[in-house]
Amino acid sequence: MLLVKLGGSVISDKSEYRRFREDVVWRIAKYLPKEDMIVVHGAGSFGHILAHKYKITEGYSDDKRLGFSKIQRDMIDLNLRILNILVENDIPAVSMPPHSFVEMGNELNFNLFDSLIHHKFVPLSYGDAVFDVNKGINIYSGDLLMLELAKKYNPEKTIFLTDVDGIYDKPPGEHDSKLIKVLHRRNDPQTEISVKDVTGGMELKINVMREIAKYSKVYIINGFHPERIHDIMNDRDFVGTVVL
Ligand code: IP8
Repeated sequence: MLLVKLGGSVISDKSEYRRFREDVVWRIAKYLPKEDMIVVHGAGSFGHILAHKYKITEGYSDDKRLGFSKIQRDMIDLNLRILNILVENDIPAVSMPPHSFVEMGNELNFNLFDSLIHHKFVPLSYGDAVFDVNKGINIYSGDLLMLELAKKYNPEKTIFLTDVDGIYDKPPGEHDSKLIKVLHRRNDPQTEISVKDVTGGMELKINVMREIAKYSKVYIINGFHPERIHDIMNDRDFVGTVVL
C-alpha cells in the first residue's frame, strides 16, 4: 500500500486565502496509483490562515464558533476540489472528513477506513478543525493522521509531497543548504524551523516522519515534480529524502 500526503504548500498558495493550485493537483493525480493507496492532504491557505486568526489550537470559546465553521467549510471545499480531480483521473477516492471520525484525546475509529480499503476504494482525508475532549475544539494536523494511518496499515511506502526537494540540513534556499538524501530515524539533523504553521513547523513534521519510519519507508519529495512518485514506486533513483 502507498500512503501519500499532498502538502498544503503544494496544493495551495499559502500566502493567499483559499488559493487552490488546480494545475498542480492535476499533474500529481496523473502519477498516483489507481488503487492500494490512502491519500491525505494538508490545509495550506484553506485552513492555516483562519486557524491562526481564531487561535483554534488554544481551544473553545464562544467567539471562535464562526471561525471553526468557516475552517470546516473551507476544508470541505478544498477536499471536494481534490476529490474531483482524483475521480476524474479514474481513482476511486472516497472522502473521509476528520471532523466526522476524529475527536482529539480519544482513540480513532478506523472501521470506515477498513471497509473502504477492503472494497479497494482510495480513502481521501485531510487535516481539519475538529472537537477535542480536553480543549473543546482544536486543529488536527494531516501529519498526525498520517502517523495514525501508518501505524494501523503499515504501508510499504509513505510519500510526503512538499514544496521543496526534500529535507535540508538548513532552511532550503539558504546559502550552503544541502539536501539530506538519507535521514536516519535516530540521528538529529540540524534542520531549523522555517515556516510557521499552527500545527507545528518543520521540526514537528520531521519528528512525525521519523515516527512513521517505524512502520513504513518514508519519502519526502517535491510535489511540483510529481514524476518522482514514479521513480519511488519503481524503486529507481529519485531526487528527495528517504527516512530509514
Ligand atoms: O496542513 C492542518 O493540517 P496540515 C489543518 O496537515 C488545518 O497541518 C485546518 C489548519
